[in-house]
Amino acid sequence: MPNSTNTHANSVTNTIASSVNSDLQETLHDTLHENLQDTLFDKPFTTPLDKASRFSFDEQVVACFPDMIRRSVPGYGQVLSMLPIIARRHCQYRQLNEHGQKVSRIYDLGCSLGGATMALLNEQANGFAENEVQIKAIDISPAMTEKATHLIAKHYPKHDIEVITADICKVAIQPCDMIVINLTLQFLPVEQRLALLKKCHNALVQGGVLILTEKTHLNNEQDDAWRVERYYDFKRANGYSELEISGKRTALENVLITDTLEAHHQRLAMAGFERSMTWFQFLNFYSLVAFK
Ligand code: GEK
Repeated sequence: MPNSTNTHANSVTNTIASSVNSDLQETLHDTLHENLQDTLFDKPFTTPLDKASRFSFDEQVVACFPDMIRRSVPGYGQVLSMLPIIARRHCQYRQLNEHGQKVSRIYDLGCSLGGATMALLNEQANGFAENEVQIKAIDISPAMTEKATHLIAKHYPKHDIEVITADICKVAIQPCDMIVINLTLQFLPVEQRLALLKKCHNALVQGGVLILTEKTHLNNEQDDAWRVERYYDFKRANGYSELEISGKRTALENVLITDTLEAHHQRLAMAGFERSMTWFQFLNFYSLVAFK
């Protein structure tokens, strides 16, 4: 039996999570005409070229991205809703903005439409006010950053947010308090992952944290098969057809390359993080926190 304190804590967390989720979904879904339903893989591949076409973050994906990520990433809203809560414990207001004011600096690497960035600013979850934080949101896809710029300017016009179109492996990272890599390391070439994490470790201030959320696999084939099947059940329950599930799987082959949870912790240690911890799991998706 949970004790009353825990029950209270759980209900508070649930309330925060659900209010943040609905607000976040509103923000991300924005106006209906801008947010289409994900029907990218609802037609059979008809030509050999079709079959070979890889998943890419182009205008088509951007148009239905909020719907796609909500229906295909278990726990997406929960992870985002915890970001400001975690950030509040690690932000130290030691960086100077261009007006010489002390702020905390946060990076959102692989920001897509700015979901993590906007979650960090969400008033209902004690998100950051305009004068408290500077966020650098970076994505390699111009279609993503164009829409992220529009959404952030619309919802948080006074905050100091810079949306940058760049490869996160090549961009310089300034000293900062927190770095969020939400569902993005998995899209980088495996051999570039360690160098990025080392760069993050170097940039973080002492006491800063890296939040790393990833889809993963298990080395045990039987366990992995069970978890993958339940993940497809999760997608079925969210309205995806067999054709859409298999179409997306084919498109992501060799594009989204998962690691095991252990490999992530080992890589974080090799990058210089003394301590890392798994703070969230939902099926094959994990979120880790690495401490400097
Ligand atoms: C969210 N974090 O909503 N440099 C920069 N961006 C990249 C690179 C790269 N080398 N490679 C891929 N991307 C977001 C969700 S989505 C996850 C992240 C998903 C970008 C790519 O353009 C895409 O926008 C993002 O990584 C991955 O919290 O679609 O499953």
